[in-house]
Formats: sequence, structure tokens, C-alpha cells
Amino acid sequence: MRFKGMTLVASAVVLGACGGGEKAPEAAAPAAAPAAAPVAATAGTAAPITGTMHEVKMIGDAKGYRYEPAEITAKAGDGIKFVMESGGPHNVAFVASAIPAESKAQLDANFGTDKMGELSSGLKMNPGESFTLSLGGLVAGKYEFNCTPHLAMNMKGVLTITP
Ligand SMILES: [Cu+2]
Repeated sequence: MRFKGMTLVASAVVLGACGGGEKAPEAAAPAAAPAAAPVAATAGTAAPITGTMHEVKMIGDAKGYRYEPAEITAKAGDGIKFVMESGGPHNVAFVASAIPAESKAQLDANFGTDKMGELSSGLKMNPGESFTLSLGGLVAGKYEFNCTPHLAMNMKGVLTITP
């Protein structure tokens, strides 16, 4: 019996980019920096945001725990800024079995260094803290995500990337 087509997954310990950068200043939407040169996105390398920036609030209050909006439609190359609003800690963790398999390595790389596990952002504790995710290099499809601390409270969202 042989095992064919075993998937080689980039080692989780590879931390490509060096530190810095992720604690973005809370300035108003920075204009997308023009990419110096189109760089072929390879697994393990974060792809830049080149399109529209979307914003999703992470909320926990008397009405419950949720992302607002919980359904996002975007294009590859867009970015999503997840902003901690209340009731933290919150994070953004994609469900590996509920995203297009071809995008897994790129999506994981796009978390950069602000992560606490595969496809999972670091925790945002205080109002105003945020996590910005690039959708660069991702294929069209549905991407389900949830908040690790509040998964049992149904804090979930769905990202749809359109062609
Ligand atoms: Cu949460």
C-alpha cells in the first residue's frame, strides 16, 4: 500500500518576514503603497494588498459575540482590517477544511507574523487593536473563519472571494 500525493505543507515554524510592521499606526486608511515590482507570490511569502480595504468589527456585547459584517465579499488582492471593538479577546482563525485547498499556504503566509497558529491571527484584547489580512494570491471561493475564544458562542464569519 502506498500513499500518493501527500501534501507538502510549508513548515509552520518558517517565519519569513522579520519583525516590525504589524503594529500599524492607527492612522486613517493608508493609501495602498504602490507595489515596487510585481513579485510572484510563492507559498510562504505574504502577498501585498493591492485592492480595496474592507473593515470588519469584532464585537462582544449584550447581543452576543460576532463579526460585523459576518459575511464579506471581496476580491483577491483586497485587504480586510479586523478591528477589536468590544468583548475581547477576539481573533480570526480560518477553518482549514473550509477554504479552497489551493489557497491554504498563501493564506497562512498572508498572516505574516501576527499569528498564534496556522491560519490563525493573534488575539486582540483592547478596543482599537486590529489585524489586517491581505487577500493577495488567493483563489476564488468561500473561506470560513471564526474566533477561537468565542467559537462555542458562534462567533463565525464567511469570506467570499470573487474572481
Ligand atoms: Cu471573539
